[in-house]
This record gives sequence, structure tokens and C-alpha cells, in this order.
Amino acid sequence: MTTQLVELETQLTTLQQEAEGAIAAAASLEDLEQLRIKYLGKKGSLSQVLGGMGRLSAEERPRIGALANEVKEVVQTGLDQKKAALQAAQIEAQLAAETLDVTMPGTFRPQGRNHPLTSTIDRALDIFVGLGYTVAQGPEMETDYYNFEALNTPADHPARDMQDTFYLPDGNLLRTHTSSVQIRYMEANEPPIRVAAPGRVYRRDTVDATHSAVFHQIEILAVDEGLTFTDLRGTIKTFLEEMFGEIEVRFRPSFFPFTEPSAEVDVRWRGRWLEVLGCGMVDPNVLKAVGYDPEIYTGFAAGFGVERFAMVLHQMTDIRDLYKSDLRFLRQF
Ligand code: 2U9
Repeated sequence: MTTQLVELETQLTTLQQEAEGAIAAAASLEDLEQLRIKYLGKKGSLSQVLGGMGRLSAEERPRIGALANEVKEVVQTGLDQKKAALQAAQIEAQLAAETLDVTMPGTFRPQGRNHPLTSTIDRALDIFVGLGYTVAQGPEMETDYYNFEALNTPADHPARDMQDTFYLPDGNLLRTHTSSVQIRYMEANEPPIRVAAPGRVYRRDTVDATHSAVFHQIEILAVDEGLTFTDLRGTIKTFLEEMFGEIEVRFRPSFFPFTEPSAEVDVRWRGRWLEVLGCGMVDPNVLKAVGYDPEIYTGFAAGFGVERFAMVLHQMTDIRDLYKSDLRFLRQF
């Protein structure tokens, strides 16, 4: 045995021992990779030891070759095992850090809801949209023309007393009904039309359990060739039955400046007749005001107070409850 051989054998054994110690001490995957390069890399310790093989005899070389392979395998296996262990530890640490305590109380997020006036408007509009109506809106501040003049209610008309409202210094006013929306709609569109106008309206009224100076209306308007009072009656009856269920409906003669003839409509609700709606055939003067020829076209219209519908449907006794924003009241609906 030559000194060379002994020396190389010692070097290989030392290399293995040293590598095993370093691998055992490695704390991270990065450290481990550095060790792989250091011992098994192209310019690593094992390559350097094997570089000394040139000085061995032909019989000695296979011995060192076999030993070197053994050392390489041991070191590689050590690296693999340590790598698996470090990876498992890393996953364990991550799992521990990200653990969710599903028994912790959640964050309370209150669920919002529609105001009963909003849901009443939505229900009514759904019915009219189902009957082919388009929903239209307009300004709450109006001119005298759109609120009164165009609706056959000139300045000296006695009906103005019933619809006294809030006047602005410039002569404009807060609308007393959403009919002005329909005047504007007719100016911008040609017949046939079917339009529903929901919105906030104003009256100079003393507030009590059934009156408010600010309230909400929905009005409908249909203008076409050949529309008659029968069409109006069928539309109103269908609407009220959709809204209240199977009920008796009664039409009584009435007066409005913008319809002729006009009627008030009652429903038989819990054994009593309740007035819920006004309607009529559009006055020819109103059609003329927007440039429709009343010899060709006829129309019908109807209007109702949303508060009144909501109160009847939900058995409310005081209109003011609808404006107080008291959640103890509103949560019931
Ligand atoms: C145009 C022409 C006519 C709308 C109509 C009523 C009858 C009616 C009241 C019900 C209760 C108002 O909220 S309330 O106080 N409304 O009785 N409204 S006919 O007639 C129109 C609308 C638009 C162009």
C-alpha cells in the first residue's frame, strides 16, 4: 500500500465525517445547498480529492474510485434526508403560524333593508313594468307651467287652493304631483306612450297622523289611439288586485282639472271601503298643451299616494312613523 493511497483514503473518510457533521448542523435549505456545492460540487472537496488519483497505480485506482463513490452516496443521501426534514419543518411552522381559530366570534355586520316606502314603490313599479310601462323621473323643483298650466290648471283655477305648495323667490315651486314628469315625457316622446312616474311631492298641509307636507306619489299615464275608460278600469283593477290580492274595487265619480271624466277608486279592505287612488281620461287640453292631437289620441291617467298604500298594506296608524328613521319601527317591515 502506498502512502498516496493511505492519504487519499484518510482524506475521503475525513471528508465524509466533516460533511455529515455539517449537514446535521445545517439550519436552512440555503445552508444545505451551500454544503452540497462545498462537498459534491464541480470544484468541491470530493473533486479535489479525486484530483490526486493521478498519482496512484492502476491497481489502486479502483479502490479509491469505489470508496469515493461510497462517500459521495453517503453525503448525497444525508443531504436528501436533511432537505426533506427541513422542508417538513418549514411546512409545520407555516401551518402553526396560519392556524385559524374557527371558534372565535365573527365581526358583526348589520344587514341593511329597504324602507317600507321604497319597497311599496318597487312593488307598484314592478306591476306597471309588467304591464308595459316605462319608469320616468323629473325635478322636484318645477315651474308653474309644468306643475299647473300644462295640466289645465291656470292661475285663477279653484283647484289651485287644494294644491297650495312651497314657492321659491324666483317664482318656481316644489311640485305638488309627479304629473309634471309626464308632461315633460310627452314633450320628448310621441304616442303611443305608457309611463309611470314615482317621486317625492309637496303640499302646504298641516301635519297630522294622515297628512304630511312631503309625501310620495306614483302616477301612470297611457296615451294611444282608441284608449277608453274600459282600458283605464281594467288597468286599475289589475294593478289593485296584484297589490292587495283578490279584492272588490269601486269607482266613484270625481273631479280633477287634468282628467275628464274623473273617478276615485276604493277597495274593500278588511270589511271597509278605503279610498286608495284617483284616475280619469286625460283632458283634451292637456294633450293639446304638449302638441298631441286630441282628435287622434286619447289617454288615461291615475295617481296614488305611496304612504297611504304602505299604511293600508302594513296596518300603520301614523304617517309620521314613516319619516322618523326609528329602526325599532322600520325593522318590522
Ligand atoms: C297627466 C295627466 C293626468 C294623474 C292623476 C289623480 C287622478 C289623483 C291623487 C291620488 C292621491 C294625488 O297622492 S294623491 O294625493 N291623484 O287622484 N292623479 S289622475 O293624472 C294625470 C297625470 C299626468 C299628464
